[in-house]
Amino acid sequence: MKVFVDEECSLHRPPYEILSGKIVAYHETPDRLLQIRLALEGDGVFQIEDADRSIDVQRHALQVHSVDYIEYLESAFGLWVEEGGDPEGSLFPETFPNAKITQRFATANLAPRSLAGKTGYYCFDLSCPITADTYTSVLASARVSLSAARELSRSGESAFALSRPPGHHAGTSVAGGYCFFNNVAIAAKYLQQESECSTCCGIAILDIDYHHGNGTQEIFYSDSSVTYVSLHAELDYPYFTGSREERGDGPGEGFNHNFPLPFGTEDGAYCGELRKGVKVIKEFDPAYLIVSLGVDTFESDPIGAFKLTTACYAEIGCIIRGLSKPTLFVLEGGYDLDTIGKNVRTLLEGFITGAV
Ligand code: Q9C
Ligand code: ZN
Repeated sequence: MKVFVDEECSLHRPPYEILSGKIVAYHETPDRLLQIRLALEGDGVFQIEDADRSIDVQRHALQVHSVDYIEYLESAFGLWVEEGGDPEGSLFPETFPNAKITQRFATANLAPRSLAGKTGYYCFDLSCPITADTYTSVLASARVSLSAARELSRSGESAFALSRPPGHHAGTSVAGGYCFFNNVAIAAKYLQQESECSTCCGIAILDIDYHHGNGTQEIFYSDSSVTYVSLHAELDYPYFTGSREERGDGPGEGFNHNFPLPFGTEDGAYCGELRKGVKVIKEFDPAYLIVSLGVDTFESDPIGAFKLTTACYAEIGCIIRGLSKPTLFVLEGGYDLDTIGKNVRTLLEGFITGAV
Protein backbone atom coordinates (compact mmCIF):
# COMPACT_ATOMS: atom_id res chain seq x y z
CA MET A 1 0.00 0.00 0.00
CA LYS A 2 1.21 3.49 -0.84
CA VAL A 3 1.58 5.93 2.05
CA PHE A 4 1.64 9.63 1.19
CA VAL A 5 3.64 12.12 3.28
CA ASP A 6 4.79 15.74 3.21
CA GLU A 7 7.51 17.09 5.49
CA GLU A 8 5.66 20.42 5.78
CA CYS A 9 3.01 18.62 7.84
CA SER A 10 5.47 18.75 10.73
CA LEU A 11 5.94 22.54 10.78
CA HIS A 12 2.73 23.34 12.71
CA ARG A 13 3.84 23.05 16.31
CA PRO A 14 1.75 25.02 18.80
CA PRO A 15 3.49 25.06 22.19
CA TYR A 16 0.36 24.40 24.26
CA GLU A 17 -3.38 23.97 24.41
CA ILE A 18 -5.86 24.69 27.18
CA LEU A 19 -7.40 21.43 28.40
CA SER A 20 -9.58 21.03 31.49
CA GLY A 21 -8.57 24.53 32.57
CA LYS A 22 -4.85 23.78 32.38
CA ILE A 23 -2.14 24.86 30.02
CA VAL A 24 -0.77 21.53 28.78
CA ALA A 25 1.64 20.48 26.02
CA TYR A 26 -0.14 20.32 22.65
CA HIS A 27 -1.23 16.70 22.09
CA GLU A 28 -1.39 16.88 18.30
CA THR A 29 2.37 16.77 17.61
CA PRO A 30 4.67 16.08 14.64
CA ASP A 31 6.01 13.07 16.60
CA ARG A 32 2.72 11.32 15.83
CA LEU A 33 3.66 11.22 12.15
CA LEU A 34 7.21 10.17 12.93
CA GLN A 35 6.10 7.23 15.10
CA ILE A 36 3.63 6.00 12.46
CA ARG A 37 6.19 6.33 9.70
CA LEU A 38 8.77 4.37 11.71
CA ALA A 39 6.24 1.57 12.19
CA LEU A 40 5.31 1.43 8.49
CA GLU A 41 8.66 1.68 6.73
CA GLY A 42 11.50 -0.79 6.33
CA ASP A 43 10.01 -4.12 5.29
CA GLY A 44 8.41 -3.36 1.93
CA VAL A 45 4.75 -3.79 2.91
CA PHE A 46 4.20 -0.01 2.60
CA GLN A 47 5.74 2.34 0.05
CA ILE A 48 6.31 5.88 1.31
CA GLU A 49 5.73 8.54 -1.35
CA ASP A 50 5.97 12.34 -1.26
CA ALA A 51 2.79 14.28 -1.93
CA ASP A 52 2.70 16.19 -5.22
CA ARG A 53 3.75 19.80 -4.62
CA SER A 54 2.16 20.89 -7.92
CA ILE A 55 -1.41 20.20 -6.72
CA ASP A 56 -3.42 23.44 -6.37
CA VAL A 57 -4.58 22.72 -2.82
CA GLN A 58 -6.44 26.01 -2.32
CA ARG A 59 -8.57 25.39 -5.40
CA HIS A 60 -9.65 22.00 -4.03
CA ALA A 61 -10.11 23.38 -0.50
CA LEU A 62 -12.55 25.95 -1.95
CA GLN A 63 -14.88 23.07 -2.87
CA VAL A 64 -15.39 22.54 0.88
CA HIS A 65 -14.47 25.72 2.77
CA SER A 66 -15.66 29.31 2.33
CA VAL A 67 -13.31 31.82 0.74
CA ASP A 68 -13.50 34.12 3.78
CA TYR A 69 -12.48 31.26 6.11
CA ILE A 70 -9.54 30.27 3.90
CA GLU A 71 -8.38 33.90 3.63
CA TYR A 72 -8.65 34.22 7.42
CA LEU A 73 -6.48 31.11 8.01
CA GLU A 74 -3.90 32.37 5.53
CA SER A 75 -3.65 35.92 6.90
CA ALA A 76 -4.55 35.76 10.61
CA PHE A 77 -1.10 35.16 12.08
CA GLY A 78 0.54 37.96 10.09
CA LEU A 79 -2.21 40.41 11.06
CA TRP A 80 -1.88 39.40 14.70
CA VAL A 81 1.88 40.03 14.68
CA GLU A 82 1.24 43.45 13.06
CA GLU A 83 -1.08 44.17 15.99
CA GLY A 84 1.76 43.29 18.41
CA GLY A 85 1.33 39.53 18.75
CA ASP A 86 4.42 37.44 19.57
CA PRO A 87 5.95 36.14 16.30
CA GLU A 88 7.13 33.05 18.23
CA GLY A 89 3.75 32.60 19.91
CA SER A 90 0.30 31.40 18.88
CA LEU A 91 -3.00 33.13 18.22
CA PHE A 92 -5.89 31.90 20.40
CA PRO A 93 -9.57 32.82 20.28
CA GLU A 94 -10.74 34.64 23.39
CA THR A 95 -14.33 35.64 22.61
CA PHE A 96 -16.78 33.38 20.84
CA PRO A 97 -19.94 34.41 18.98
CA ASN A 98 -22.29 32.66 21.38
CA ALA A 99 -25.75 32.52 19.81
CA LYS A 100 -27.10 34.50 22.77
CA ILE A 101 -25.15 37.64 21.76
CA THR A 102 -25.12 37.38 17.95
CA GLN A 103 -28.63 38.33 16.84
CA ARG A 104 -27.32 41.05 14.54
CA PHE A 105 -24.73 38.79 12.88
CA ALA A 106 -27.13 35.89 12.50
CA THR A 107 -29.81 37.91 10.70
CA ALA A 108 -27.44 39.86 8.43
CA ASN A 109 -25.03 36.93 7.95
CA LEU A 110 -22.12 39.24 8.83
CA ALA A 111 -18.58 38.29 9.80
CA PRO A 112 -16.93 40.45 12.48
CA ARG A 113 -14.44 43.03 11.20
CA SER A 114 -11.86 42.95 14.01
CA LEU A 115 -9.16 40.28 14.06
CA ALA A 116 -10.11 39.19 17.59
CA GLY A 117 -13.71 38.91 16.42
CA LYS A 118 -12.71 36.77 13.46
CA THR A 119 -10.49 34.58 15.63
CA GLY A 120 -13.54 33.60 17.71
CA TYR A 121 -15.85 33.47 14.69
CA TYR A 122 -13.75 31.00 12.67
CA CYS A 123 -12.98 28.65 15.56
CA PHE A 124 -15.17 26.82 18.11
CA ASP A 125 -12.71 25.85 20.86
CA LEU A 126 -9.22 26.31 22.34
CA SER A 127 -7.58 23.41 20.45
CA CYS A 128 -6.59 25.33 17.30
CA PRO A 129 -3.98 27.98 18.09
CA ILE A 130 -2.45 29.46 14.91
CA THR A 131 1.34 29.77 14.67
CA ALA A 132 3.57 31.23 11.95
CA ASP A 133 3.70 27.81 10.24
CA THR A 134 0.14 26.64 10.74
CA TYR A 135 -1.23 27.51 7.31
CA THR A 136 1.75 25.87 5.56
CA SER A 137 1.00 22.62 7.40
CA VAL A 138 -2.73 22.92 6.79
CA LEU A 139 -2.06 23.12 3.04
CA ALA A 140 0.42 20.23 3.25
CA SER A 141 -2.04 18.04 5.11
CA ALA A 142 -4.71 18.53 2.45
CA ARG A 143 -2.06 18.01 -0.26
CA VAL A 144 -1.27 14.59 1.22
CA SER A 145 -4.92 13.53 1.22
CA LEU A 146 -5.37 14.84 -2.35
CA SER A 147 -2.27 12.94 -3.52
CA ALA A 148 -3.58 9.74 -1.95
CA ALA A 149 -7.05 10.35 -3.46
CA ARG A 150 -5.46 10.78 -6.87
CA GLU A 151 -3.73 7.43 -6.44
CA LEU A 152 -7.15 5.85 -5.81
CA SER A 153 -8.78 7.48 -8.81
CA ARG A 154 -5.93 6.60 -11.16
CA SER A 155 -5.04 3.08 -10.07
CA GLY A 156 -8.01 1.93 -8.01
CA GLU A 157 -5.45 0.97 -5.34
CA SER A 158 -6.18 1.80 -1.72
CA ALA A 159 -3.84 4.31 -0.08
CA PHE A 160 -3.03 5.97 3.24
CA ALA A 161 -2.68 9.73 3.77
CA LEU A 162 -0.21 10.10 6.66
CA SER A 163 -0.96 13.72 7.41
CA ARG A 164 -1.53 16.31 10.10
CA PRO A 165 -3.15 18.52 11.22
CA PRO A 166 -6.20 16.25 11.20
CA GLY A 167 -9.48 17.37 9.64
CA HIS A 168 -12.77 15.85 10.75
CA HIS A 169 -13.73 18.58 13.26
CA ALA A 170 -13.24 21.37 10.70
CA GLY A 171 -16.48 22.60 9.09
CA THR A 172 -17.19 24.85 6.13
CA SER A 173 -16.07 27.99 7.97
CA VAL A 174 -14.74 26.82 11.30
CA ALA A 175 -11.65 25.26 12.90
CA GLY A 176 -11.67 23.19 16.08
CA GLY A 177 -10.37 20.01 17.70
CA TYR A 178 -6.85 20.38 16.20
CA CYS A 179 -8.46 20.59 12.70
CA PHE A 180 -8.34 23.46 10.14
CA PHE A 181 -9.06 21.97 6.70
CA ASN A 182 -11.33 18.94 6.46
CA ASN A 183 -8.98 16.59 4.62
CA VAL A 184 -11.47 13.76 4.03
CA ALA A 185 -14.11 16.18 2.70
CA ILE A 186 -11.58 17.76 0.32
CA ALA A 187 -10.59 14.27 -0.88
CA ALA A 188 -14.25 13.26 -1.32
CA LYS A 189 -15.00 16.31 -3.49
CA TYR A 190 -11.84 15.62 -5.49
CA LEU A 191 -12.85 11.99 -6.13
CA GLN A 192 -16.32 13.07 -7.23
CA GLN A 193 -14.89 15.59 -9.66
CA GLU A 194 -12.27 13.21 -11.06
CA SER A 195 -14.61 10.30 -11.60
CA GLU A 196 -16.53 10.00 -14.87
CA CYS A 197 -19.95 10.09 -13.24
CA SER A 198 -19.18 13.44 -11.54
CA THR A 199 -21.46 14.31 -8.59
CA CYS A 200 -23.50 11.14 -8.82
CA CYS A 201 -20.36 9.25 -7.75
CA GLY A 202 -21.31 7.97 -4.31
CA ILE A 203 -18.74 8.24 -1.55
CA ALA A 204 -18.96 6.74 1.92
CA ILE A 205 -16.98 8.24 4.78
CA LEU A 206 -16.45 5.89 7.71
CA ASP A 207 -15.20 7.83 10.75
CA ILE A 208 -13.60 5.59 13.38
CA ASP A 209 -11.83 8.33 15.33
CA TYR A 210 -12.82 8.37 19.02
CA HIS A 211 -14.50 11.75 18.57
CA HIS A 212 -17.50 12.65 16.45
CA GLY A 213 -16.49 14.26 13.14
CA ASN A 214 -18.82 17.25 13.46
CA GLY A 215 -17.14 19.04 10.55
CA THR A 216 -17.55 16.18 8.08
CA GLN A 217 -21.15 15.75 9.21
CA GLU A 218 -21.87 19.45 8.66
CA ILE A 219 -20.25 19.59 5.21
CA PHE A 220 -22.27 16.68 3.82
CA TYR A 221 -25.44 16.99 5.93
CA SER A 222 -27.70 17.88 2.99
CA ASP A 223 -25.81 15.83 0.42
CA SER A 224 -27.22 12.46 -0.67
CA SER A 225 -24.07 11.62 -2.69
CA VAL A 226 -21.90 11.28 0.44
CA THR A 227 -22.91 8.94 3.26
CA TYR A 228 -21.28 9.72 6.59
CA VAL A 229 -21.04 6.94 9.20
CA SER A 230 -19.38 7.70 12.54
CA LEU A 231 -18.59 5.59 15.62
CA HIS A 232 -17.59 7.78 18.56
CA ALA A 233 -17.86 8.37 22.28
CA GLU A 234 -21.23 9.62 23.43
CA LEU A 235 -21.07 12.56 25.88
CA ASP A 236 -17.46 13.38 25.01
CA TYR A 237 -15.97 16.17 22.85
CA PRO A 238 -17.30 17.94 20.72
CA TYR A 239 -20.36 17.58 23.01
CA PHE A 240 -22.99 19.24 20.78
CA THR A 241 -23.09 16.79 17.88
CA GLY A 242 -23.10 13.05 17.16
CA SER A 243 -26.50 11.84 18.35
CA ARG A 244 -28.46 9.12 16.57
CA GLU A 245 -31.16 11.70 15.81
CA GLU A 246 -28.83 13.57 13.43
CA ARG A 247 -29.72 11.72 10.23
CA GLY A 248 -29.18 14.40 7.57
CA ASP A 249 -31.37 17.16 6.18
CA GLY A 250 -33.42 17.70 2.99
CA PRO A 251 -32.01 15.55 0.19
CA GLY A 252 -29.34 14.33 2.64
CA GLU A 253 -31.88 12.85 5.04
CA GLY A 254 -30.99 9.24 5.78
CA PHE A 255 -27.38 9.67 4.62
CA ASN A 256 -25.88 10.57 8.02
CA HIS A 257 -25.47 7.78 10.55
CA ASN A 258 -24.13 8.27 14.06
CA PHE A 259 -23.24 5.41 16.39
CA PRO A 260 -22.56 6.97 19.81
CA LEU A 261 -20.91 4.48 22.20
CA PRO A 262 -20.43 4.56 25.98
CA PHE A 263 -17.19 5.36 27.80
CA GLY A 264 -15.21 2.17 28.41
CA THR A 265 -16.33 0.49 25.15
CA GLU A 266 -14.30 -2.71 24.56
CA ASP A 267 -13.24 -4.67 21.46
CA GLY A 268 -16.30 -6.93 21.13
CA ALA A 269 -18.92 -4.20 21.48
CA TYR A 270 -16.96 -1.87 19.19
CA CYS A 271 -16.68 -4.40 16.37
CA GLY A 272 -20.37 -5.26 16.74
CA GLU A 273 -21.30 -1.60 16.14
CA LEU A 274 -18.73 -1.29 13.36
CA ARG A 275 -20.40 -4.18 11.52
CA LYS A 276 -23.70 -2.25 11.70
CA GLY A 277 -22.02 0.85 10.25
CA VAL A 278 -20.39 -1.21 7.53
CA LYS A 279 -23.79 -2.70 6.65
CA VAL A 280 -25.14 0.83 6.04
CA ILE A 281 -22.21 1.50 3.69
CA LYS A 282 -22.68 -1.82 1.89
CA GLU A 283 -26.30 -0.91 1.15
CA PHE A 284 -25.26 2.55 -0.12
CA ASP A 285 -22.73 0.83 -2.41
CA PRO A 286 -20.32 3.78 -2.90
CA ALA A 287 -17.72 4.04 -5.66
CA TYR A 288 -15.11 4.89 -3.01
CA LEU A 289 -14.69 4.50 0.72
CA ILE A 290 -12.84 7.09 2.79
CA VAL A 291 -11.84 6.16 6.34
CA SER A 292 -11.25 8.89 8.92
CA LEU A 293 -8.68 6.85 10.80
CA GLY A 294 -8.15 7.77 14.44
CA VAL A 295 -6.58 5.44 16.98
CA ASP A 296 -7.55 7.56 20.00
CA THR A 297 -9.99 4.66 20.68
CA PHE A 298 -6.98 2.77 22.16
CA GLU A 299 -7.10 1.79 25.85
CA SER A 300 -4.12 3.96 26.83
CA ASP A 301 -4.92 7.04 24.73
CA PRO A 302 -4.41 10.13 26.92
CA ILE A 303 -7.63 11.90 25.80
CA GLY A 304 -9.92 8.99 24.81
CA ALA A 305 -11.90 6.73 27.16
CA PHE A 306 -12.53 3.59 25.09
CA LYS A 307 -10.73 0.34 25.88
CA LEU A 308 -9.70 -1.05 22.50
CA THR A 309 -6.64 -3.31 22.31
CA THR A 310 -4.13 -3.60 19.48
CA ALA A 311 -5.71 -6.91 18.37
CA CYS A 312 -8.97 -5.05 17.74
CA TYR A 313 -7.32 -2.86 15.09
CA ALA A 314 -6.55 -5.97 13.00
CA GLU A 315 -10.21 -6.93 13.20
CA ILE A 316 -11.34 -3.39 12.30
CA GLY A 317 -9.09 -3.50 9.23
CA CYS A 318 -10.51 -6.88 8.31
CA ILE A 319 -14.13 -5.69 8.67
CA ILE A 320 -13.39 -2.67 6.42
CA ARG A 321 -11.74 -4.98 3.88
CA GLY A 322 -15.04 -6.88 3.70
CA LEU A 323 -16.57 -3.94 1.83
CA SER A 324 -14.17 -4.56 -1.10
CA LYS A 325 -14.03 -0.87 -2.06
CA PRO A 326 -11.09 1.26 -3.21
CA THR A 327 -10.32 2.78 0.17
CA LEU A 328 -8.60 6.00 1.17
CA PHE A 329 -7.39 6.02 4.77
CA VAL A 330 -6.74 9.50 6.18
CA LEU A 331 -5.16 10.01 9.59
CA GLU A 332 -7.23 11.83 12.21
CA GLY A 333 -6.50 11.46 15.96
CA GLY A 334 -4.49 9.13 18.23
CA TYR A 335 -2.21 10.61 20.86
CA ASP A 336 -0.38 7.76 22.63
CA LEU A 337 3.03 8.04 20.99
CA ASP A 338 4.22 4.62 22.27
CA THR A 339 1.43 2.71 20.49
CA ILE A 340 0.16 4.92 17.66
CA GLY A 341 2.54 3.38 15.09
CA LYS A 342 1.77 -0.22 15.97
CA ASN A 343 -1.98 0.38 16.07
CA VAL A 344 -2.14 2.14 12.70
CA ARG A 345 0.04 -0.54 11.13
CA THR A 346 -2.05 -3.35 12.61
CA LEU A 347 -5.25 -1.84 11.20
CA LEU A 348 -3.80 -1.31 7.72
CA GLU A 349 -2.34 -4.85 7.69
CA GLY A 350 -5.71 -6.27 8.75
CA PHE A 351 -7.20 -4.43 5.75
CA ILE A 352 -4.48 -5.61 3.34
CA THR A 353 -4.29 -9.26 4.38
CA GLY A 354 -7.70 -9.96 5.93
CA ALA A 355 -5.95 -11.89 8.72
CA VAL A 356 -6.88 -11.21 12.34
N1 Q9C B 1 -12.32 17.92 27.44
C1 Q9C B 1 -9.04 14.73 17.10
O1 Q9C B 1 -8.91 13.64 17.65
N2 Q9C B 1 -9.97 18.71 23.23
N3 Q9C B 1 -9.33 15.83 17.80
C2 Q9C B 1 -10.89 17.91 23.97
C3 Q9C B 1 -11.96 17.43 26.14
C4 Q9C B 1 -9.96 18.57 21.81
C5 Q9C B 1 -9.55 15.79 19.23
C6 Q9C B 1 -11.26 18.50 25.30
C7 Q9C B 1 -9.86 17.16 21.29
C8 Q9C B 1 -9.79 17.15 19.78
C9 Q9C B 1 -8.79 14.88 15.65
ZN1 ZN C 1 -10.21 12.13 17.93
